[in-house]
Amino acid sequence: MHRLQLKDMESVMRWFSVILVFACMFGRAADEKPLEREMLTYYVSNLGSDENPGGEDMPFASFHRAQLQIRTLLNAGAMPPGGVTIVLKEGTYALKTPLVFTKRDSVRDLSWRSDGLVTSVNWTGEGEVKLIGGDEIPLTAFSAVTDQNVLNRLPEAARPFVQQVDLKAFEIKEFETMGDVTHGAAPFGEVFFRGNPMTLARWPNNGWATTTAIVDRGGKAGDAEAKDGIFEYDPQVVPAERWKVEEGVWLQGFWSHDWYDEIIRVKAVDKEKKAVELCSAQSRYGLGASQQTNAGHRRFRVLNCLEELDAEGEWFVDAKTGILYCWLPPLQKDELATGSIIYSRMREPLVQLNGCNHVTLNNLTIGYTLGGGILVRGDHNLVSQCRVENTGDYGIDLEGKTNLIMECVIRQTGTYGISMNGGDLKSLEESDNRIAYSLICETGRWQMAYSAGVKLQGVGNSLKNSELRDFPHYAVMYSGNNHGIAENEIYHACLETSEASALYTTRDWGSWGNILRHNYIHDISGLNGMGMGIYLDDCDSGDSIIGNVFTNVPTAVFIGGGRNNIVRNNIFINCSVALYMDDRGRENVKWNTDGTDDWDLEAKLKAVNYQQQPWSVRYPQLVGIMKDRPEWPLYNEASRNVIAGGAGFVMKEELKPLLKTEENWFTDEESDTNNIDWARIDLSLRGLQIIKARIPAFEEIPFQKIGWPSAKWK
Ligand SMILES: [Ca+2]
Ligand SMILES: [Ca+2]
Repeated sequence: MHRLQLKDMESVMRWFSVILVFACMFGRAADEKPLEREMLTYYVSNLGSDENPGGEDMPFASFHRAQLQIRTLLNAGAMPPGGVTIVLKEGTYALKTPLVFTKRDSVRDLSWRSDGLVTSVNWTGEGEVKLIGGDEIPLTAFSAVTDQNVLNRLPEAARPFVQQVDLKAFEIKEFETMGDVTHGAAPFGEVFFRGNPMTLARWPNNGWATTTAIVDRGGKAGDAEAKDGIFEYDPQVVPAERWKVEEGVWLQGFWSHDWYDEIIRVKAVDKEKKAVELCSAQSRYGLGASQQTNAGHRRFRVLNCLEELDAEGEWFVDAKTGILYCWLPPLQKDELATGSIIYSRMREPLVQLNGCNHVTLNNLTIGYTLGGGILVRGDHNLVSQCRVENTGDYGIDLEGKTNLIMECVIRQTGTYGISMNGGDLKSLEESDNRIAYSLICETGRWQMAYSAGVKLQGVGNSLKNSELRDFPHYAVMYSGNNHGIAENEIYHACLETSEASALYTTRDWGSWGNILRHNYIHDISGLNGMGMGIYLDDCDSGDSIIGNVFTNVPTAVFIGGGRNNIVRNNIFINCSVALYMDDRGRENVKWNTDGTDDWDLEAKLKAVNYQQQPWSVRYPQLVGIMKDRPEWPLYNEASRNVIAGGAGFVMKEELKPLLKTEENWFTDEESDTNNIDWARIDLSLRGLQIIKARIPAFEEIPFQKIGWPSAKWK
């Protein structure tokens, strides 16, 4: 216990040091420079020159010139103890190559100074600084469409509004189309306007169409024989006959499961049979569900189709000619003269901290790019007050230790928001990477399934005091051990998927020590109202769900056959089921599959030497699992919870004796509590008093700390 406290203290102090640097950089007035003798500052400006010395009046023009300057200092051992700040002057910087920091950009001597400061290299924006992986195309470059063939393909109502620009005139040479099957990042450049992505020409303009019937499921990737699938459509609804299949038409859909989407090319439209043949031979699951359920109705929409460019905000690029067709919204005063769109182009991660340490990125907007936003491979780096948005791939992908993402906004990514990995499973060495005080939202624009807001892997990462909202699938996916997920507000997940949850982890008996505490998880309806709050899938074990508030979540916590999970001190308001537990392990559990699938539960334990130190000391209850009915959901606990409404704890009768339940308060069982306004009970001490009258050991939930600073507890 003492060791743990000491360790926590050291950890806090370490972070405090980083934050001190941060505070020194931004907390002082311009004319007050206490660290002047110790900290060097250089400037970069679009109006500068690389011949300049880099001072405020004579700034550099390029990042690469500034980087060279820092490397020279580092090589000469001339780095001042307070580090170096590179101030990026206000403006948009269209990067032609990624901004890459390596070991050569790192401070090598990581000695901690007595005053708590650490030498670091700080790249910071002054005013609004945008680093983009695309090209700005001025609105003045657009003109009316005159090509009669194109006009004929456009819907009549759209013809007066659609304008065109030749992207080749802006040195954009490569125009790719999608392959037969796409599941992942943006396959080609996208158009951004007024800070948001525009819509690739599609039908229907909102929501989805559905197949009428699956005629032929076709094959899937890995099959011995390649076979395409066929579905029937309703010609009264689906305008398939106006698509120019020979020009390339793609359908994005949930072809087999409501938790897996793919974009598949149309091979042919059979107008007689009212059937669409897809190039689906290499799809993940084929068309239609493998069981008969759902086989007739799969969701899909048409993408990248000029015939469907019929609404304001839509665009299409003809890959053969390089001409962009675009229906811009009405322009504001002066916008024609000064405005522009951005066409994304860079495939590599735009900013890369690749093998470097002690680099800070601050107050930058990074994105408008085809690939990922920021790649981090290193230790002790800080990304603060940055916006990472409008990427074709991820927002931030981080591996290393003691890195911090703080006060950032991550939004409108093509795949996931932030992936954070570090630590060592065998030794249980913790990475101590952190995400704090951030907003992560609207991920999965291209790949909807598995494009979580945050993914935590490895050992000892944390996600705290952040707001996560609006995800097509999961808000948070995690695997590994000893992660902390605390004081976050998480809502509107699973918007396009079913059998899904806001927080998700799966298939590991050994993934212990993850603590989900004091989160406010609400309004997770999911497709068809089947959403879940926290899903411990397929025998996942060892997690603690403590002091959370769940509101309007169909199934708040789901223990899918796992063990040693603790559900304590939570409040469940208007959840159809507060806790569901099953015993799927008795039928499905597989612990010796020799890597033929990703179950292999015993193999995962053996891989980390779970019967030896440090595992045997840290998780002694795990040591004898194989002799202790491993297929059963044993040692789970649900105690001291408040359940206001709904069916409470639901499971098979024979499982009830296995779940330890103590001091839970089911408010519906008392008629005099019906007048309590549960939606607002958090706002006053009264709520705590009412609960403590029934559950004396109930501990206060710090509502005021939940979410990021701008978010208010409602
Ligand atoms: Ca449309
Ligand atoms: Ca676990």
